[in-house]
Amino acid sequence: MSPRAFLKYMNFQRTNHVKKDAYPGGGVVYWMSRDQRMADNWALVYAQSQALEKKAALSVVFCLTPRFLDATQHHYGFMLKGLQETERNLESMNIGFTLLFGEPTAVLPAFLTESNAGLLVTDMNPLRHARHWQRSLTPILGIPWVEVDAHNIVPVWTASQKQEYGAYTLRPKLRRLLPEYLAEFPPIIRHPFSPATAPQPAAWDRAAATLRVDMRTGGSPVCEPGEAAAAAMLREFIARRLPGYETDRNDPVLDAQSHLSPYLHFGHIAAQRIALAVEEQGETPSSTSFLEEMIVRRELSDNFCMYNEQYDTFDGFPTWAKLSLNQHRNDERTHHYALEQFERAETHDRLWNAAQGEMLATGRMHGYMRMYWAKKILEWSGSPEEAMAIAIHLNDTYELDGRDPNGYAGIAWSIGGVHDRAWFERPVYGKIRYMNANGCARKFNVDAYCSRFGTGPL
Ligand code: FAD
Ligand code: FO1
Repeated sequence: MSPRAFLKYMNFQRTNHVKKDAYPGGGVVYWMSRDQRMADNWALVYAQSQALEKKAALSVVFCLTPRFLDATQHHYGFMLKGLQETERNLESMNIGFTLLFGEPTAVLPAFLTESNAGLLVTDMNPLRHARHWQRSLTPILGIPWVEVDAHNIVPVWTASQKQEYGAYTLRPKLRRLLPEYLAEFPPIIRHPFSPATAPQPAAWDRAAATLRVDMRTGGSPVCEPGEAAAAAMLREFIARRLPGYETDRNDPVLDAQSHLSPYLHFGHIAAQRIALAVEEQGETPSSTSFLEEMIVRRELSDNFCMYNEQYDTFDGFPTWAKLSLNQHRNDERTHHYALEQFERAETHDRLWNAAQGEMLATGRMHGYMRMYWAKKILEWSGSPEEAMAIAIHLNDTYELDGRDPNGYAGIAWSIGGVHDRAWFERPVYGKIRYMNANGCARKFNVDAYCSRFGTGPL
């Protein structure tokens, strides 16, 4: 495919020029972080189109950091296995893959110099660590740098240039733009230009020893990592669970969700590929309901983390919520648990314990239960700040799909009314939407859920 053909597909709204230095010659390097895949990856598509135009070599680099938020060895294991598959895919297309050990700010500049890189391409990530990496490296690197939103269907900066109040304000903007952006991807082609020296083979066997992470937590892996497993999960979802999604998705006893979140989190599959595949099945109430979650809710989370730097703290809540929670700061708590009691699912509430139990046992919690789970942490901890810290720590330590904008937005929705409205006032919650076990019992068979995942006292 000629560079021009590529450019027919590439919508330049997906790119953001971080550094506009003149291209000095040399190879094109895609520093992969969020979107860990070869297929359907706009950052790689852009990098290859530039390399073809410049008749330059194309390579990918991944910086393996010793720790990453509350990620455990379980999460790193899932990620590393997926990356090895992507390395094989890339090398089959004559695209080199290099694995560096260390913080990007420490190891990337020397690598780019040694590999005679002339253009850096990265994948957009709205989280604090990625913004810090970008701010620290911008003054150091002397080559052009282009960031591509390879995660969202409508690029986060195109959908909106400010924090949206909720799904209801972002949805019309996405609706208007989706016809332009929900399009087919060009294939990655075998790259015709090779580097002067082949990159060092990735030392996968040394990776584990470079990590400084919690080896304690794990849970039984509920799914295989990597691009092929992600594509298989999509096919299985479409064949078996999509038809019942609209009616069954909020029932944690039924297996009705897609189970795609770990693959979306690690970028093993593109949301755009999922949307194209679901749309191909024809429009049904279930496809509409699924795309609302997978496009609107997910892109709303990136919008929240992109435009609200306090996305993981009390300060990030809307004013009405902060005022209301402050007025109820000293309300009596019916129960007050420490982090360890929550972590070990040792509350008085068997339903809450079952939700924590599901996460401990499987590394994932059903979407409906996550709302109940987080709201009860607000109700049974000493302050909204303590609740945020506990919910985020547990979510990022035990959820395979944790450490993600969806998590910070989901927890801020549950505890701080982000993307929600005020409800009638009650102790501790103030005007934050309330949930209780009776409400759950009206929706699904609580006994069945508790008998499957229950651990704590009845
Ligand atoms: P499906 O129902 O099949 O949805 C498909 C995809 O749509 C999901 O993978 C996700 O990308 C998106 N999606 C669905 N619901 C939401 C939502 N409410 N907000 C944003 N995107 C959504 N999601 C994570 O990816 N990581 C997290 O750490 C996380 N923590 C959460 C914590 C709380 C307190 C809450 C209320 C929600 C959280 N979510 C999180 C969002 C949602 O619960 C999960 O994305 C979903 O349950 C994952 O399972 P699934 O892929 O089978 O979901
Ligand atoms: N991104 C990196 O660039 N390097 C890492 O070593 C790394 C480790 C990691 C571990 C767990 C996890 O959930 C994410 C991790 N990420 C890493 C980031 C990930 O690729 C995404 O960029 C973020 O999670 C944002 O969604």
